[in-house]
Amino acid sequence: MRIIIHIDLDAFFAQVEQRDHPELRGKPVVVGADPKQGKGRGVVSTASYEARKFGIRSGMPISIAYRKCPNCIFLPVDMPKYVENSNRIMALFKSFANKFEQASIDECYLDVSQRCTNFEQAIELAKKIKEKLWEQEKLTCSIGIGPNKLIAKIAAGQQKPNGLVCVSEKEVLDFLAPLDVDELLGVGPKTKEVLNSIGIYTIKELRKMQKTKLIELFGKFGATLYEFARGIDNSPLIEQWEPKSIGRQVTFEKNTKDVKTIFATLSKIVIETIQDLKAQKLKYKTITVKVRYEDFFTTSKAQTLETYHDDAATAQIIARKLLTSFLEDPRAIRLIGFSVSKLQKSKP
Ligand code: TTP
Ligand code: MG
Repeated sequence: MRIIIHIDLDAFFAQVEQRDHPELRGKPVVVGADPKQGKGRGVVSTASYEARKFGIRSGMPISIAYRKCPNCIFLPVDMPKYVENSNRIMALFKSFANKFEQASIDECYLDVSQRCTNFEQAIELAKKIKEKLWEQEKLTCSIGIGPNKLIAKIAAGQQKPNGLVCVSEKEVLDFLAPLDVDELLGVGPKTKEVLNSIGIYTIKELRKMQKTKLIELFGKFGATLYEFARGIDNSPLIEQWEPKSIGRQVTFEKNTKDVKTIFATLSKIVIETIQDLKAQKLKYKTITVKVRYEDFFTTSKAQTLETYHDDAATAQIIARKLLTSFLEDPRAIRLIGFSVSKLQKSKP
């Protein structure tokens, strides 16, 4: 039997800002693009829990966030600061585990099967982790404990902020039963819609579906979904965390059809992305270009190469080609994005 802990920092960027500026504690803080009195472009990175009461969420256009709460405190994204905090915090969490997986800038999994013989001991360990985090960083997190990664992650999301939820092997089925299907990893809006359209809303209802039917609907993921609905997840912790993709996106100051501006911006984000890639000693195989038009319609095109590359020249040529096809559209462009994925470590 495994005992896995999932940790997720609460409102990470906003909490770091509230810690560093004590006058912001208890106040609604939004970290993201400059709202410019409601005329700003770009999106919300995150919002403090006080700001979430106004309906502000990650990914929301900053102009809408401003409309919902003009009196919120809007702060720019200070990425180097959050990365530095994340590195220190992850090192702390890692010291409590035999196996450790960083899953994002503020999330990780700890395999504590060797230090805890039962779930009660894991709860004590989780409390200790929270205490240490507060002592060292003056930050809070939410922790989930379960027999695998799937359950630990869902548990961590149940009592945010500053929560602690433990689901032992015996409790897994009852714990999952009432939850919405989109609590399961990999169930996004499209999968949810398909399931809802056939009357499946909760995980308990999902369990009534035959495996063959799920495979028919969702291919290979259908088989995974069948197991997830039953709380089964044998996936191991991936100790060497590497990003799945690296990229940048830019929202133009004004919607534009100016080819020169669009290509110059693309070129700049390609260069920055490739610098990031090289700094992390990675190579790419797939290139994706994303476009958001003035009406917010968002689309993307990708190309996968035969071999791995780490040069900007190849990326520039392909990115330009992919972008060109979007420019035939009569709509002006609001945002462009560029990313590389299918990454692999460069040989030393
Ligand atoms: P999350 O852990 O998803 O969110 P959070 O820590 O802000 O809030 P929660 O309490 O719900 O965990 O993401 C971690 C950080 O990543 C977040 O603080 C800001 C950044 N982020 C973005 O920049 N854009 C996004 O769309 C999301 C979801 C996160
Ligand atoms: Mg978080």
